[in-house]
Amino acid sequence: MSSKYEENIILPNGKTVKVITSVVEASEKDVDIAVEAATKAFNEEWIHMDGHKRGRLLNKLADLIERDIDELAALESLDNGKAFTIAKSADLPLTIAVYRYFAGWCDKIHGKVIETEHDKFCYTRHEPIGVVGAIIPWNFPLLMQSWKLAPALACGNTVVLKSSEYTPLNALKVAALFKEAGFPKGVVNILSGFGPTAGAAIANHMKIDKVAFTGSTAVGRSILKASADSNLKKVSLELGGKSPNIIFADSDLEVAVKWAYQGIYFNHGQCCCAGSRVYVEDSIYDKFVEKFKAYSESMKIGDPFHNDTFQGPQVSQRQFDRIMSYIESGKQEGATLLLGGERHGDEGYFVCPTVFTDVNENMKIMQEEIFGPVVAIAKFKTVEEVIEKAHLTNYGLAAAVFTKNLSRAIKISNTLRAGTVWGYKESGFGRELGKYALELYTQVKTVQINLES
Ligand code: TXE
Repeated sequence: MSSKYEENIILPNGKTVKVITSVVEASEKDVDIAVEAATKAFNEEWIHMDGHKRGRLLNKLADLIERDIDELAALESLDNGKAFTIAKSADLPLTIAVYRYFAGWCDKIHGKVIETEHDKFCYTRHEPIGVVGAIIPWNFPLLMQSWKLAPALACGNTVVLKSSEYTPLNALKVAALFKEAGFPKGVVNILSGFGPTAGAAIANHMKIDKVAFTGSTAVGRSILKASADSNLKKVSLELGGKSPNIIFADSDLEVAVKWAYQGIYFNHGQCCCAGSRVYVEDSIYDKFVEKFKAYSESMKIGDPFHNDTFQGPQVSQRQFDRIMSYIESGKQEGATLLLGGERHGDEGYFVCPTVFTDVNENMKIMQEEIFGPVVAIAKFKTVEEVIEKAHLTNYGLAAAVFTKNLSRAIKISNTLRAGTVWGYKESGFGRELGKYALELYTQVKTVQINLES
């Protein structure tokens, strides 16, 4: 959209170039136009549409995404840098599943009859909220779209969605698919735009009834403030994480290493629930570290369009620089750099898988979200000690426990202050996905009728 962001694009031939295309930048005025269209569509058409018809439309959209799976996976890869094979085998099927799952809910959203006094009839309705503003990040462009759009539409809301300025392409492609699927005009409005302009306009808008946001904790705070300063719109926030992976000596080492590897390196570490702190029981610590290092060294990094690539480039110069500065701070603060710590190759924003040991909870790399392929591994002796350490961050998004002792696993899972999928503390609030997501996009109305004649 602007030259500042025309960077980090890897072509199928592996060359880094500056620009693949440009898209129109939405202004505050465009947000107004989109909100107006969404309001009109909500009042005149969408609110009157039967649930089963909304469900059919969402299923039709899922069919079209399935039809265009190769094109969407390629766009995702070009735009974000993730491996094409992973986009096709993970991001796309998950996206399709989300649309289908919520398509199924469309005609199953209903209230209750409340028993009150004998001469009253009282019932509740779970009504849509109205116009939903959605602001999404760049790490899973298609999936994040689906997490916002599918439940919002299933519940009967209309949506104004702003994609990330780093990854606008698939949002535009999916907008065309919404049109092809037959969604009425104005129900889904997709904008490409920057945060401080179009994003802030959504957050502050007087005619947007709810904002669903995924991104950094800092921007999450500003969204909440904007709600308080404008129309007190409802807000749900999916923010950062610094999730612990706790590995006990009785776990299957091979399995624990495999999942710890996926936990931190999947999507180049750009996952809100990345397992960036690994705590290993001291009796297996050395063996674990040795195996984990060997796994990390075998990772295939490079051209996202090669079939065996696991890790492509980070999304932007900004993210690359952030990650490198965290690596530098780990070194400065006295952690041992066991592996990586540098750029991979000499073009593109590739970061070598990086492993720190000899870490403690005061270090920045143990406290802050790095959002890159950088993991810190620490030792523990007792359950009490590891739970205390696991809680020593401001986040509480996810956590993992590896043990064959089921009662210990359940006890620890119940104790950990982590939402597993979405979190406590500064990781945000609101539960996306599953039936719980319906609560984010509906409001309950109570209707009471006096039966006296
Ligand atoms: O996020 P931003 P950035 C974390 C991760 C990452 C850091 C910074 O740690 O390193 O955040 O990433 C829009 N009003 N996560 O800078 O800025 C912006 O346009 C309204 C974790 O990319 O929060 C984009 O659409 N909107 C996270 C979205 O917010 C604004 C995923 C996210 O961008 C805005 C991404 C404003 N004032 C980053 N400023 C996760 N939970 O998965 C920006 N935006």
